[in-house]
Amino acid sequence: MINEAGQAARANHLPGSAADQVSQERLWRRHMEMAALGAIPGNGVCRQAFTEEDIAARQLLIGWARARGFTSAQDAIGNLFIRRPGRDPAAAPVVTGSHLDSQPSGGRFDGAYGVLAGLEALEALEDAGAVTERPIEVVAWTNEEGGRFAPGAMGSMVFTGSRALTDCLAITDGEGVRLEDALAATLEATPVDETRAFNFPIAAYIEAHIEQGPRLEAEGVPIGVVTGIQGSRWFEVEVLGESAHAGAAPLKTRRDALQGALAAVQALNQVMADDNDIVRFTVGRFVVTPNSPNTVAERVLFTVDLRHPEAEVLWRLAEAVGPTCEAAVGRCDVRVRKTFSREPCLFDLDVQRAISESARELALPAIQMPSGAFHDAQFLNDVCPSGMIFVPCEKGISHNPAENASPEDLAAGARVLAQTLIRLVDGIKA
Ligand code: HGY
Ligand code: MN
Ligand code: MN
Repeated sequence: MINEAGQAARANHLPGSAADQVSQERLWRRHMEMAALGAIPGNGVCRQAFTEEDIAARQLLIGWARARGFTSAQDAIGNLFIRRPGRDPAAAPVVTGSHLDSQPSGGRFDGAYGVLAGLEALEALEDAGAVTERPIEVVAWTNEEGGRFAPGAMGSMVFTGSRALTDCLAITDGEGVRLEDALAATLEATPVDETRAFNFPIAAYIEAHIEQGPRLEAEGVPIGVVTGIQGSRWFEVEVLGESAHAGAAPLKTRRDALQGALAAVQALNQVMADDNDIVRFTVGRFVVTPNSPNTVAERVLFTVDLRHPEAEVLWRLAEAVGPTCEAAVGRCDVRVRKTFSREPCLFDLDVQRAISESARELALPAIQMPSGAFHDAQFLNDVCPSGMIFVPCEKGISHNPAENASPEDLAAGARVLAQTLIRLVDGIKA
């Protein structure tokens, strides 16, 4: 995936540094073991939040950590922390990580890479005999994807105080399971050494992630220094009509929720149209009730995922969602509920600098770039200096079983992460 310059650069990283101890083989092997939990055809995974597969992933991570003498902790929404001690146990830790939950038809690397690269960096620090003043922790944030229990980034939102845990407990999944019950079962099944409060002090946060876009691979560059994340809005649109007989009910008197929902989506397509292809407008879920071939639909629930890098444009487009749907649904009724809202964010310049210097020290080409996907780092950015490291993924494919990355690229990102952690843990004078 990376040209000769990148290949050569990767090979000559500095001996004796923590980066030098990163094991490409161990990192890849752990990805494959983790990918077996919820494996689906086509090399994908379905490991949604609070499922048996998610619980197994948590237990697997704790087992690896324990084998290395690291301790584990979790908070009341199940954010899971793996700790490598520093000289000063009272010092706020530097934290790295991502998420272990996946999309229902997801890939082996989205989220898992950030957690496993973090663990690999801790092992490399251990193997290098590095002694740090501060502890360093790896975190697996709960329910980043939001596919089963919407919205996403729930664990990092609750941890940082962006959302109250009590606002999440009554959320149900497609089978009517309450989050509160699924969470309780997960906490019960996760054998940790201690429990944690939300929003404990963190000195700095760094997240490694596959790019989930085509740029790094297309430009032949192994490392992305992420400058920030675009803003997001999620909506649930409920169109309400009246069920009727498909053969007997005249069209002119129908209140057909499916036709109403289609009209609303078409109208939204007009509003969101963008010749510059910067607006990201997605209807990913479309649930018809009663969903019978010979009954006019009485209800349609569809989701809107809207994103843009400019706060003002995002605000204007988001404000248009409700009125556009109301004007489009004809004789049906419509309810529009905003379920997620996050402004665009810029990452800390010192953290970006630490990543760039680490890549340079390892002779790995790096470019600065924004993130199209959202990540837990955007919420940690509210409470501590934060940043992200991107590595390439094949053809930029993600949220798809075909998501793929090379062992070499994953290891290069883990080496940059290890060096960046050393810079952050010594450089933070908080
Ligand atoms: O939706 C997102 O951007 C993230 O990948 N969950
Ligand atoms: Mn992710
Ligand atoms: Mn994702």
